[in-house]
This record gives sequence, C-alpha cells and structure tokens, in this order.
Amino acid sequence: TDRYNVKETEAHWQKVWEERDCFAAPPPSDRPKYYVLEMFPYPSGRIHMGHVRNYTLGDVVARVKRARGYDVLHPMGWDAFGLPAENAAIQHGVHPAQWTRDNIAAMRTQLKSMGLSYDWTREVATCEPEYYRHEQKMFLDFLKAGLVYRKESWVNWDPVEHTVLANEQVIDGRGWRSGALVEKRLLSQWFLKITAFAQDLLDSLGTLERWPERVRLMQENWIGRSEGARLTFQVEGRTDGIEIFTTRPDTLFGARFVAIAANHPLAAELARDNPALAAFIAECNRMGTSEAAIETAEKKGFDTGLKARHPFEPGRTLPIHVANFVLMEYGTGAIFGCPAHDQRDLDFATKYGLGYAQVVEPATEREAAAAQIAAGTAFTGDGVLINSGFLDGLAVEEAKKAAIARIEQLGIGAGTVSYRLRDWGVSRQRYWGCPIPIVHCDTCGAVPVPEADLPVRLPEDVSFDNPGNPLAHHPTWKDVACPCCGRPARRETDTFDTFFESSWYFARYTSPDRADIAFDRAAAEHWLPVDQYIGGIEHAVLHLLYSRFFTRALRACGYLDIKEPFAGLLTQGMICHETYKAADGSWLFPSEVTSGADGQPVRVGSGEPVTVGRSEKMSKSKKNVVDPAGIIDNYGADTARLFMLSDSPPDRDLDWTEAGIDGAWRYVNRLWRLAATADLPAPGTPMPELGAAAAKLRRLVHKTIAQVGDDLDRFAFNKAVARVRELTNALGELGSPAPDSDSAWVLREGLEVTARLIGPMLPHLAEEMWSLLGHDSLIAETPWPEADPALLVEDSVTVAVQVNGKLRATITLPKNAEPALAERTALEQPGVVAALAGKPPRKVVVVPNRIVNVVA
Ligand code: ANZ
Ligand code: ZN
Repeated sequence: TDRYNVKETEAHWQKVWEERDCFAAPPPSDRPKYYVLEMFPYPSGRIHMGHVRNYTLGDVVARVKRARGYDVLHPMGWDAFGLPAENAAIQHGVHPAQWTRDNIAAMRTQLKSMGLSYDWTREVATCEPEYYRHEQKMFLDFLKAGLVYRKESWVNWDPVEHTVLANEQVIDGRGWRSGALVEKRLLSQWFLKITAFAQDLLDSLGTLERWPERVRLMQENWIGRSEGARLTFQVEGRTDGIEIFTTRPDTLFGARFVAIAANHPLAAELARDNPALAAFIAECNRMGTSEAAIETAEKKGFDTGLKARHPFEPGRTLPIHVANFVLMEYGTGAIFGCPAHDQRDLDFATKYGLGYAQVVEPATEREAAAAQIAAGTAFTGDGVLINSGFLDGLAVEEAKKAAIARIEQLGIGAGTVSYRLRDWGVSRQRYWGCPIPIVHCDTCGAVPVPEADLPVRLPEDVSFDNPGNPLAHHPTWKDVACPCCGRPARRETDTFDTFFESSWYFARYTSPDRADIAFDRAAAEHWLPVDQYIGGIEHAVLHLLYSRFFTRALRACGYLDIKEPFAGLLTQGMICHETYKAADGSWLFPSEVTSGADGQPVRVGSGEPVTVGRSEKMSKSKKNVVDPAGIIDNYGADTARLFMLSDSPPDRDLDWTEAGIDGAWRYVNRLWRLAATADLPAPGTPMPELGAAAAKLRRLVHKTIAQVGDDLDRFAFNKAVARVRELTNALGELGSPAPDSDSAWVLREGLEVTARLIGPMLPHLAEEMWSLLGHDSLIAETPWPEADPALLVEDSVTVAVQVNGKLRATITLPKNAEPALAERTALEQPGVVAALAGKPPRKVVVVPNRIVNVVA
C-alpha cells in the first residue's frame, strides 16, 4: 500500500456514514442546537465550483459543531421552479417536471460524492405539490391578514419571454436573459405588502450582529427610508392640486418647475385631447422602470402649459411638465424641481430653459459653490439658506423643520416618512411555478380557492408551442365553478415569483414530512433562527429581504413566533480563473489549453498560440470554468474541499489554479502515507517520559488543537488548514522513530489529533487515518479534541539585562526561572562582563520574566 486509493476510500466512508445514519438531525435534547444552512441550488443539472465552495463551507461548520456537542440540523433541497425548465421544454421538448426531476437526481449524486454531512431525510423540492400547497395556504392567510392585494400596475414587460421582469432583471433597458428591449405594461398583479414592515425590517438590521456590515448596508439602502414632506401645489384654472413628495422642503424657494410622472392621472387626463402628449407618454412607457435605467436615460419632458402656484410665494407660478425621470410608483408621482440643488432637476431645467435660483450656501467656498452650479453641477452639500424668505439664515436641517411647520400651518401638507422599498409583485405569466390559488368570477370578483381544494396542482399536459403562458393556453385547466356562486369562472393563470418558494424553505426543513401544515410550530421554534446561513452575495438584497418579510408575515398569521430567520450570515467570495482566447478571438475552456514546447500556452491539438487573460469570475460566457465533477473524479472530494478552504478566507474571491489543486492532492497523499506507514505504539499506550524534543513537539500538537478550534469558530478556514499543515511538517520531520520511543508516542498523538482536526475539512481522509491508526469508532462521531491547558503556556521568555540602567543584553530563560539562574545567566553575557570591567556587581535585582538590573 503505497498509494492512496481515493475513489474506493471515499465511497467506502460515504456508505458507512449513510448506514450509521451519522447526520440525522436529532430530536430536541439538553444539548444546544445549531442550524447551519447553505442556500439551496437551482437544479440546473450539474454542480459548479460556486456550489462546491458554498457546500464545503457549510459542511465544515456543521461537522465542527457536531463534534463540539451541538445538535445540528444541516439540510439540503432544491429551488426547483423557474424559467430554464420551460426553456428546456421549448428547445428540447422535454417536460419541465421531467427535466427538473432528472437534474435533481443527477445533482444529488454529485453532492453525495462530495461527502457532505446532510440529513438527506429532510430533502425538499419546491416544485412538488407536497411543498407548494403550503405556500398557497400561506398566500390565502396573508390575504386574510391584509398582507396581499391586487393592483393594476406598470410593469417591465419582456416581449420575447412574455413575462414581467423585476427591476433588477432589466439591464440597460433590456431583459437580462432575452436581451430584448423592455416595455412598460399595465397589468393586474398580486402584491405582498412588504412595505407594511419597512420600519421593522430596517430597525432589526441592528440586531443582526453576525451579518456582514456590507449586506446590512445594502438592505438599508434598499429599504431607503427618507424623511420629507408631502404638499399640494394649487394649479391655476383647476380646483384639484398636485400633491408632490420631497425630501428637501428647505429648498422650496428654489423651485423652478413642477414635474409629474408619465403615468400620473393628470397626464393621462391631459393626453386625451393632446396627441403629442399621448405620444410622449407612450415613449416614456417604452423605457425601463429600473432606477438605473432612469438615472442613465436622457432627461425629457413635455410642457403641459398648466401653471402651479408657489405655496410660499403668492403670485409666483411654476410650469408643470410631464417628465420621464419622475416615477409613478415612488412618493406621489410628482415633484417640484429645484435645479440649483438637484442634478436631475438642473439637467432638466438647463435643457428646457427654466432657470435656477441658489437657495443653499455653504459656510466656506461660497463662490466656488455658486460657480459650480452655473457650470452645470448642482450643489447638494450642507449650508445655510439664502434667497428664501422666512427660511433665510437657517441651516438645512432647521430649515426643513421650519418649512414643514409652515406647510402644516397652511394646511397644504405634512411631514412624512417614506421608503424606497416597494411592495413585492409576485405574479408571473409562467407555467413552471406555483399556481396562485385564486378563481376569477364575473360576479364575485377574485375569489380565494377554498382550503379544502388545495393544492391547486399544475396540469401536466401542457404545450409550449405558442409563446406566452401555457396555463393560459390550456384548453380546460382554467375552467372551474366559482367557489362562491357556482357559476362558470376562470382560474388565475399566473404563478408565483420563484422567490416565493425560497422565502420559507428554511422553515420547511424543520418538519418536512408534515403533509397537513407547512411546518410544525414547535419544530420551527426549536431550530430557528438559522444559526449560520451561507451563500452568495448576489442574494444580499432580495432573497434575504423577502425571507425576513415572510418570517414577519408568518408570525402575523400565527405560524411561528420569531422575527429574524437568519442569525448569522456568511457571504462567500467568487471562484475565479484565468481566461483564454484563441487566435480567432474565441474563448477557450481551460481544458483546451496546454503548454507548448517552449512552455508558452497553446491550444490542445492545433498547437496555435493562446492569449491568456486575467483571472475573472468563472462564467460560461468566457468559458473559464472547471467542472467539479472532473476534479472530484480525478482527485477525490477531499482534495477539492481542501483547495476550496486553503488559499483565501471564505468571503474573498478564490483563484482556481492547476498548481493549487495539485498541491492539495499531494498533501492529501502525504498525510495518508504518514498514517499508513508509521510504526507506532498501540492505541492507548500510556505516555512515556518525554525527552525535550518530544515534549516540544507535544506542545505544538496541543497548541494546534487550540488554534485550529479558534480558527474554525471564526471561519478562518485557510488559517486552520495552514496550522494543520505546519503540524504535519513537524510530525514528518520525525522520520521513522522506534515504536517504543517517546517520539513515536508523540507521533501517534499528533496523527490522531490531525485526523480529528481535519475531520470537518477532509472527512474521508480523516476516517481513513483514524482507522489506519487502529480505531473502530468514526471521526464523525468523535468529539472535538481538547487541548491540555498546561501545554499551551509559553515555555520561554525574553529578559532584558541592564547595567546601571543601560541595556547591555537580552537573554532567553525558561518561564518562571529561579532568580539565581537569571542572575547567573545575566552576569555571563559579554556585554555585561564588559560593562562591569572586572569589578563585582554591587547589587543584582531580578524582576522575574521581565528584567535583570545590575548595579555596578
Ligand atoms: C425637491 C428637491 C430639491 C429634491 C432638492 C431633491 C433635492 P430620495 O432621497 O431618493 O427619496 N422625487 C420624489 N418623488 C419622485 C418620483 N416619483 N420620481 C422621481 N423623483 C422623485 O429622493 C427624494 C427626492 O427625489 C425628492 O426630493 C424629489 O426631489 C425626488 F434640492 O424634491 B426632491
Ligand atoms: Zn361567483
């Protein structure tokens, strides 16, 4: 046996773990609980390196906590609804359900080959009626609780995919997947009232101490609380006014125009007999609704000819424009424009010759500020009000208060708090999602499906021949009797946004077998919150915010009594790889590149030269991907896991290199060989008298236990790996000591400790080493090793030696050495001998472990 048979060994231990049921979450006990969860994958068909990293990190945490005596819940499942399944149906004629289930089966096998310590009995797939029926019930409960409503709203419409896109899915005005120019459409949609919890979602961020600061900030900005005012401008010649929203009521005297959104009711009214305005509105509606799209688009307006009266300056009027940068969905859909102090307003006013007036002046560099505005850059800094009547001389914050007080006194408006956060539109015109449990009746309106009729199942017999939603095309599925009056009615054919499923799966795992209810309340309250959640930063806003909202909504409906679903969050960095280009400019896979005769990179086969680009996030489009299946096949799961943990802290990007994976592979083999070939005393042999060298090595063994434990608790996995490797080096330097020697005894202890310390990281090798070392038990069931505290104290100290207050030498002494030894050693130092010039010292004072003072 001089080679590690990684394939056989890994398969063997995976089988043993499964047979011994090592990773089942235990029922509640007096031990503390720990719930570790990785974001569940979309079943695309194959795992990628991002999965390998994510699940390795979670597995290390789960295994460490188990060894440390926690009851651990570590589940896995599938976020199984979504568009790719429908695309596969369209392109390859395979049914989305079939495609999804096949992919799940393939990926489950791949995940199992990684040796992940999941409780597979708790696996869930969100596309199964056993799962989604519960969210239909939740939706109906939310509806009863007033947390769901239906509204006509303007949406981003992808004309190629025939579906609504979220703002985040519109990039530069185009659909993120189709690349088609996005249109705006008015659709009747279901909304979840996430804004009902806006303030609470914001306030509670402060309690999430184990979340990255960056993610909390992103959520804070997304919720976007702002204090301001709403006030109504009178419109000349009309009885109704325009209500505007502003966060800068202090700048009211600088107002130069009023602008309303293209979809503002007033705009629609005026457009009825104004074709030019109607055309302008249509043009606005072709533009994306995302903030980014609006930010970058050229500011355009249409003068309605109407005039608004300035609320503080009777007699002054402002032109009313329809403007493409005012959103109907935010505030009141109308603003006053203050060009001097808002860039969009300044761009707009410049374009349409509306002028500006500076009303805020900074304390210093006043001229510079004025010149900056004149040159086209708004001044948004702090300062004191000028040109502003009763506000003159006030600082911005005071002026805001004074302006609001006046607005309230005049009875034209009030101070407000508002949020950028908008309610969550959950309707999607898609087949492969959870049906929305509603029936539309011409008489009764939108009627909830009675609970006894749940689940509303997706029909299997659908066709993807026509564009659009197969549910809407289905010949019979939508025809039902109205649950209210019994007359013929139609099912809702929209399905939920797939973020719906991922907003509560963490709770389902706590009692996945309950058919009657979404989850058992006691089980959910036992396991939740998730102690450690691990996943990609791309979910820092939506998924996490929706889950936090769901937990609150479920609480409001009596499902459970916790507020925050995830107590700890780790966002892992990306896996990067060099990019390669062929001579014709096309991208090449790393597997298509090799070293040529002169060591330069060339294309496999043709030998043509290859241009190497910098390391970037692995992506299919640039082909700089490495398939984990191949790596696991060649080197085994432990090597892949080790590499994922070794080089960078988990939240940083990681460069995938051939050299790195080779290094990990060599280390795995080296450790195995050490355990397989060492000639050691039998397990349990009492410790012999240790010589100095063996005692020193033993201290390193115990120091490593303490440090690796600390590192793992802090998720400093790369440091933990480095320390174990140091210990391996030290053990390796022993060579082959005689089995009855003190060194061999320490070597056994060191190898046993190593097996236990690598248990969470290299679980297969750990079991194999443990067994080679003569143990019948499993590392997976062995508690975390304890360091002997006596061996952790520093054993030597550095002591300064002074003669008449002058430093003459530094000496190394055993800790707490006898003062006599300190004195003797000090007086032997050449620097001290010279300073004394042959005379005996008058006095020697020893401060133990610190200093020796010699008085000449
Ligand atoms: C006048 C003003 C003067 C404004 C000034 C800003 C600076 P945040 O902070 O993002 O909430 N606004 C209000 N509703 C809008 C809408 N529906 N579409 C586009 N813009 C809108 O931004 C609030 C500010 O954005 C508001 O304050 C308003 O412009 C604009 F020196 O009012 B402000
Ligand atoms: Zn009816």
